[in-house]
Amino acid sequence: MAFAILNGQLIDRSEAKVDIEDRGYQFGDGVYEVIRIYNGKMFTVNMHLERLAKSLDSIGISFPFTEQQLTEMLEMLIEKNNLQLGIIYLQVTRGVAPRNHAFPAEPVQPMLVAYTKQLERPIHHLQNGVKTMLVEDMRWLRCDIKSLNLLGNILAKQKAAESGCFEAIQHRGQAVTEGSSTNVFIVKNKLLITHPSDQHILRGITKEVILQLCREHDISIEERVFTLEELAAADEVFLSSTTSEIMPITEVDGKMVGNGLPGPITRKLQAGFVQEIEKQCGAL
Ligand code: PSZ
Repeated sequence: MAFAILNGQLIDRSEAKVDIEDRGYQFGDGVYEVIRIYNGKMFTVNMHLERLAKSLDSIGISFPFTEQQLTEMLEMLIEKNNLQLGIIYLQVTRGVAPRNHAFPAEPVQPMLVAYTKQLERPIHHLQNGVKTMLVEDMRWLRCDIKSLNLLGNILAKQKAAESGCFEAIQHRGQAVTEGSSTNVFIVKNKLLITHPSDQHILRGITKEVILQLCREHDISIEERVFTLEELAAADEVFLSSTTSEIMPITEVDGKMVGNGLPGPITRKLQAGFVQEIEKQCGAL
């Protein structure tokens, strides 16, 4: 039997149901996290829970449990579900209230839901790289909040899927922002460049780990806006996310990146990333 957490209670996953007036369901009024599990252990869990706290704070929901309580609950969920390799999906909505755009006048209990899913590492793609396409960024201007409202993201990803691409790289005019569910990096003359973590993108946890790896491995990095032109002229391009890790991009809009193979800096960062996983979660 698989378990889920519904408001702090461990219950049978098939019994985990939410009310039709849950504000997450009606308005997308909530936030979420996806945490990677390797060897039954959560990777960078503190960073995810800190980001969750920030997302909650920025939409005025009070954190329903302490970070410590939540960590213990998630550890119990992993153990109960006997999960070795996969993810935890975790979301908090403002709660259940009669439909009205403004927040409920009477305070309601935020609704916490968490469940697990088995998921392999995308080994083949990590080795060979993936194809991507360009899509105009149609999203709102608070992409730093990990909001349940994902219409812009899913419409972009659907375009990519229909074109046989792994990811859609979004841009606002000439400025490259991020993928539909990933951060994007370019390498030019050994310099790594990625969009600054402002309100136009999500501050990816994987991105944060990469920035740390760059400091440790003396890889120069610039967090600044880069253009479509710079993307097209890059020596290497890669994307990052909790489930995609550090994924080489070998094609953008039908045009080969560099010589069409994953580049040396991408490879170096991938190796460093695996070391970091093994440090936190044990040998892969
Ligand atoms: O399973 C999946 O497809 C996942 S798990 C996490 C994501 C996708 N995406 C997170 C994300 C995002 O939604 C956007 C818009 N930008 C960047 C990222 C990368 O964030 P981290 O590294 O925290 O997963």
